[in-house]
Amino acid sequence: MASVSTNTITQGTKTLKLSGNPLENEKTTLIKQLSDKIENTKHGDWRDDLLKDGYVVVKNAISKEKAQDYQNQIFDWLRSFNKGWKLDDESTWNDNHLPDHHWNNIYSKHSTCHEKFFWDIRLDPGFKDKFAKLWGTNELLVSFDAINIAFPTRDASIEPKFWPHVDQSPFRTGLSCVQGIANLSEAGEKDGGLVVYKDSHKLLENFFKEVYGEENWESKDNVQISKDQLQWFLDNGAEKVKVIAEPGDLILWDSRTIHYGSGPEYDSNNIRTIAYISYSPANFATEENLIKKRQAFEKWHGTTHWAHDNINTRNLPAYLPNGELDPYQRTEPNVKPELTKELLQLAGVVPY
Ligand SMILES: O=C(O)CCC(=O)C(=O)O
Ligand SMILES: [Fe+2]
Repeated sequence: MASVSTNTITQGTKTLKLSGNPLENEKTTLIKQLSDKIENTKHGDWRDDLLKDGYVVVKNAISKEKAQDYQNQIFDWLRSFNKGWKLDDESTWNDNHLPDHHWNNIYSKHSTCHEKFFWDIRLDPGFKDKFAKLWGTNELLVSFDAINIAFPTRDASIEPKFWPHVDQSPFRTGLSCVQGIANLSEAGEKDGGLVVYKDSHKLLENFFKEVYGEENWESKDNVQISKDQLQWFLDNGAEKVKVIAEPGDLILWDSRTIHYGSGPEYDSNNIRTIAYISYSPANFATEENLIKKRQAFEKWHGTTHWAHDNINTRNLPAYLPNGELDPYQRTEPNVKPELTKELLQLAGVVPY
């Protein structure tokens, strides 16, 4: 059944615009002012590349050794499900031996996002400080997102995944969310990794108005881009780039940049191992979103890749490969983090 508010109509998951802007709230002006200021400043470092190209690789955000240590902790986490997964036995690199995950190799079930290793990654100054520098504040919130583990398929007939999209609704303009990948494995040409369409972030507003059509605008911060639409971006100067990165690098991108995560090619020799991390200023969040974030944290639930908004709790049940519910579904992390003040502030539980 459709429900109508003053300026939107909701049909199922679709929120259509009647008039005004359904995403506007008491923080909109503050966010726009800060992001305009950031976008109009010459920073003299990687921030300029992020703003100009729509993405950037910040080299050696943490050391290679530390990245390998985090990757090993993720492998330990895979072993903790006791499904027979073995790093040195490729015959176990399949669904029968892995916890439930999405088709794009994203692991977001089983309270993964609150495992100690994930919080250690979020709290690592090598990652956190980059976002603090970008936003100009240490008072940050962090997303409760997921990890991605992608194994080479060893089957040349399996095409790497292709799912170009942006993670920002047409109802938002300007820089609103910066997404991050804590890169813990080698991401070369053949390896799994982020693919971006450089410069597409600058074309997006015009695309939504002139090509996409205002009648199709929705408030969800995810818009899939079809092959024809992608061609429009390429014709207007966007360029496809497979992002090359090494363990320890931090990959950042503007949510307006078209992107997708490509699985490894069949003959890659690396297991893509990454954590999605995004931080934004704590004062970007409305009181309502802070309450939702706190509630999600208390239940060890994940949300989305946004830190201050889209606090939609992600608590999907885990299934076995035969379609039955996993009787060993976790409702809390296997190894819990220490609840320090810094962690609770990042989680939005304790105010700054
Ligand atoms: O896996 C990736 O590289 C991209 C995933 C993605 O699209 C996202 O986190 O928004
Ligand atoms: Fe995305």
